[in-house]
Amino acid sequence: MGNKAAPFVVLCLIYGLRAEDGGGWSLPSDLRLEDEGFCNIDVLDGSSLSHQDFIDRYAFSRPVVLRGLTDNTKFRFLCSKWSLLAEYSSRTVRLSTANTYSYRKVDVPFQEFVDELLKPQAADALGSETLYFFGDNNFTEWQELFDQYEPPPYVLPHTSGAYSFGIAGPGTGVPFHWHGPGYSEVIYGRKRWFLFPPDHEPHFHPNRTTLSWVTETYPNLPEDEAPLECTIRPGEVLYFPDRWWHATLNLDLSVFISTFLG
Ligand SMILES: O=C(O)CCC(=O)C(=O)O
Repeated sequence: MGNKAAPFVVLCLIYGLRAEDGGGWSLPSDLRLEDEGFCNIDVLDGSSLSHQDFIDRYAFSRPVVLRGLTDNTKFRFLCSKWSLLAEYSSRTVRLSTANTYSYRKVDVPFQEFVDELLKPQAADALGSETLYFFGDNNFTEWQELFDQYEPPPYVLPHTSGAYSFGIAGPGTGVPFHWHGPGYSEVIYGRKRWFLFPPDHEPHFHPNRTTLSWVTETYPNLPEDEAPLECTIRPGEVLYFPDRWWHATLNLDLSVFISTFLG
C-alpha cells in the first residue's frame, strides 16, 4: 500500500468503529446482563418530534427516549478504550460512592481506575462501598473531549447544559435520587433506567445498590408501585424532567454522558 492511501484507511477504520464493537470496553459475555427488559416509556425518532412538541408533551411532564437526535460517531471513537487511555491515562478521575447521598470521593489516575477499579458490581457489596466514576469530572483536564460531544438539541427555556461523564462496569449504577431535568446518553454499552414521578417516592435503601433493588425489591412491587423503565443503547437519549426520581443499572460495561439542564 502506498503511503498516500494509509491515512484514508486509518480514517475508515476510525469512523468504521461502531457502537456494537464496544470500543474495546466489553468484558467477556458472561459479565453482561443479557435481559434488557421491556420499555414503558415513549420511544420516538428524534426526527418525528419538533422542539415545540418536546416542550409541550414531555419537557415538564414525563420522560421520553429519543433515537437518532444527534450523531456522536466522532465522540464515540474518542471514547474507545485505547483512545481514552492514550490521551488521559495520567489524568485524575474523581470517583464517588454509588449511594444516594454519595459523600465519599476518591481521586485516582484514570489508568489505575481502568486497570483496578472498573469491574462488575459485586452482588453483596453496598452502594456506599462501591466507587462509581460519574458526576465529578474535571472540566479543565477533560474539556477537549467534552468539546467533541454533540448534546441533545432540545434545551428548556432559560437553561443551558452541563455535562457529567462516566464509565462503569456491568451491574453497577446509581440508586434512586432526584435533581433537575436532563438527558442521559450511552456511548458504549446499555443502561437500564427506572423512574418515578416527583410525588411518588420509591421504596429503597439509600446505601444499597440498584442491583440489589432490582433483584430483591423490584420483583415484589405491587402493580401500582411499578416504575417507568427502559433500556437505552448507543444512539438513544433518555430525557428526565425536573425532580423525577431515577436509578440506573448498567447492563454492560458502559461509557455514558449526562447533560444536566439548569
Ligand atoms: O448514568 C448513570 O448511571 C447515572 C445518571 C444519573 O443519575 C443522572 O444523569 O442524573
